[in-house]
Amino acid sequence: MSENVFNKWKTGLARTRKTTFGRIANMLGASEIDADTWDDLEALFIQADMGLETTEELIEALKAAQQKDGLTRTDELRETIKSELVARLDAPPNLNMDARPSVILVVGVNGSGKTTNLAKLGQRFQQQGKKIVFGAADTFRAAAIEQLQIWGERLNIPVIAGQPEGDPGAVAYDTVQAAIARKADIAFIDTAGRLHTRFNLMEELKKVQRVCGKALPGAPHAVWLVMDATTGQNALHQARAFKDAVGVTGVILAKLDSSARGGMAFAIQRELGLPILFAGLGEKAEDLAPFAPEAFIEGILADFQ
Ligand SMILES: Nc1nc2c(ncn2[C@@H]2O[C@H](COP(=O)(O)OP(=O)(O)O)[C@@H](O)[C@H]2O)c(=O)[nH]1
Ligand SMILES: [Mg+2]
Repeated sequence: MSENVFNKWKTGLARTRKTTFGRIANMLGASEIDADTWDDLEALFIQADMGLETTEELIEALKAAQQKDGLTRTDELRETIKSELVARLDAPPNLNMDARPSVILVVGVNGSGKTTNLAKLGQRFQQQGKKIVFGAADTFRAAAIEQLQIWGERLNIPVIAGQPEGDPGAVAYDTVQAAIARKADIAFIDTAGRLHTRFNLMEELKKVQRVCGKALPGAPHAVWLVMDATTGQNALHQARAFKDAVGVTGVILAKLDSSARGGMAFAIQRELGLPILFAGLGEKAEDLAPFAPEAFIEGILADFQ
């Protein structure tokens, strides 16, 4: 990883570091490890949105390591905390983009960062030599279609759109057809994040998913959920609904740079069981980075030694 990308992670995780994880170092001094040590660590991990299960598992692992290695002073826990955190984050799996076109549905609640990150993804894969098509299947708001069209013009990526309030399934179908006709490598399809009810939204997304399969057997090849890193536990509840409805295959963790809740990354992987593929580290098109566990850990714990 380049110095530049590494620094982007470090800067992007500054809030999470300052608000929570960075405080671990201050808690660990030359004092004896006692019940308070565990309570304080537990409170901090929960506050950092690591999730209850992950926190408990982590505390148990730390206690076990303390016993095994005969640690007595709190500062002796530092390396163990670091290695136990590292052990709880996975690198993203290799993306399978063999299908041509590969159809990728981008889902998530309103405002989570779908359209912005879809544009970032388009730019990223375009720079790798892929031919991209965007589908504007968030027909619920006219502004959403325009927003994607503006990105499309800026990046020189064709945008397949329908009428505002139109049928998102029809847009998805047209997008897949257009991707086939243009011999595109990847079609990214933007979807609505809000309808009159959550039930309607999930039913609509299922329909969009089915329609993609009609236009091209096997499509969509992936469903990526954009999660807003500033919303913490709430985002985890919402994610479960998307996972149940449309079988999410990976997460894009947006807005890490404006979040103090980066600890969510652990809960996403351990409690939702979803891989984090990319993280949003800013609003610009180039501020999308493949998820990098080592850089993430360095980012939340910098100055920890
Ligand atoms: N700081 C920051 N802002 C982001 C990021 N991703 C999206 N945003 C902002 O979040 C807001 C909502 O994004 P948008 O893509 O419209 O969300 P959508 O409703 O899910 O399509 C916009 O102002 C984006 O610029 C990110 O990674 N970092
Ligand atoms: Mg949008």
